[in-house]
Amino acid sequence: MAVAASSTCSRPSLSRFSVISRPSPTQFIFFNFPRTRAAHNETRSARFKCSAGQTGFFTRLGRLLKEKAKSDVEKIFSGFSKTRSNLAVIDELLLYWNLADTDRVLDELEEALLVSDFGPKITIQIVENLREDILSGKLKSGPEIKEALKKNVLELLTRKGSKTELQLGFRKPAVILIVGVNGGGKTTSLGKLAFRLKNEGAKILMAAGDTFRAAASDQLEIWAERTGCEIVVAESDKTKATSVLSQAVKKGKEEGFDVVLCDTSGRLHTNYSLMEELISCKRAVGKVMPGAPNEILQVLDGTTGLNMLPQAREFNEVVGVTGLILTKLDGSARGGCVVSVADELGIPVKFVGVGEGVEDLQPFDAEAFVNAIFA
Ligand SMILES: Nc1nc2c(ncn2[C@@H]2O[C@H](COP(=O)(O)OP(=O)(O)OP(=O)(O)O)[C@@H](O)[C@H]2O)c(=O)[nH]1
Ligand SMILES: [Mg+2]
Repeated sequence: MAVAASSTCSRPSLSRFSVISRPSPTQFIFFNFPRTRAAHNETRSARFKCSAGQTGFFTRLGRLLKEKAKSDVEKIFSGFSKTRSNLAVIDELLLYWNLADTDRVLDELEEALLVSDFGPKITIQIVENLREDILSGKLKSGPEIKEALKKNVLELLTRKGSKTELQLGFRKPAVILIVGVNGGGKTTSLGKLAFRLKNEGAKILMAAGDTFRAAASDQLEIWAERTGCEIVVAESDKTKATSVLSQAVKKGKEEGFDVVLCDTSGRLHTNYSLMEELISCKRAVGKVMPGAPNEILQVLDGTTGLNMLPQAREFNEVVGVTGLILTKLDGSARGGCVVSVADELGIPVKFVGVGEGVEDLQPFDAEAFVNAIFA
């Protein structure tokens, strides 16, 4: 075991880090990374000081993240620039709108919504609502139609009433499992989430539960270093994801961590055995910490548009997804898929990824989103 530890530590990317717990006999290696920029917010942690088991900490943490979404409008605004420019045609259409033009304008509006991936069902619903209100004389001007359009979209995003704040339970540590198909942005989102939570004063432990690829653990270690978090990684190729995750939750429990963020391997929702393995991962953390995982966040790649719907349905059926993270919306003109996903699945979108940087994960706020895409 000691040999394994030293060989692991001699990897160039890890040589700077100190091993705080030898792998033997547990088969795991914990790294305590030197403080990085993310650690400078330690002073803020006073706001959240609480002993294990004290309620209120996680509720406040979830709420605080949500409030940040409202205040960070600029970031959301720039993140959705492509979708906004796609929808800008609506402003031009409505600028010179008059009643005689209604059919043509609504046809073009329909096209703009479809191109932005609102999906046929939602698009037709929105357009028909507007048509009815225009013909009944309720909407009499371009600005009124625009406002009604925004209201319709907001209603679609919120009508299923699911909570978009993180639900982290009452006991430390809260456990968040990140799941999804390959390459969607799971590891990156986990890193960004760690950064956000840490900045709010939470003590974060990462678990490198993607044991299929050696490089996956290295990737998460870089995020741990970047955000100043500790991490649990598998010692060898043979170590199973379930063991890494349960060991991490055990460590989280024993050492007073607030949140354990668990990475998992990418898997196709159609692959039965890999989906079974995900069930085992969920069960493994639940054995160590009753009620865990508190959140199962599925990462969906925003550039795949409506193809993400069957993926999300399948993952939800197998493990019960509690929230969605929609990534890569910065590079996509298809931001409307957020609305389709929220409406079709009834699973709340909790975060959106709007870039590759550490600060590019935004807690999702429906109102800020609507203002960003229909500016
Ligand atoms: N532009 C942009 N790129 C992103 C975003 N999120 C992730 N990426 C990029 O997408 C690529 C894949 O991200 P990963 O985090 O490795 O994805 P993953 O789901 O962990 O992949 P596997 O572990 O292989 O299944 C990386 O190049 C990320 O930088 C985002 O919100 N915007
Ligand atoms: Mg990954």
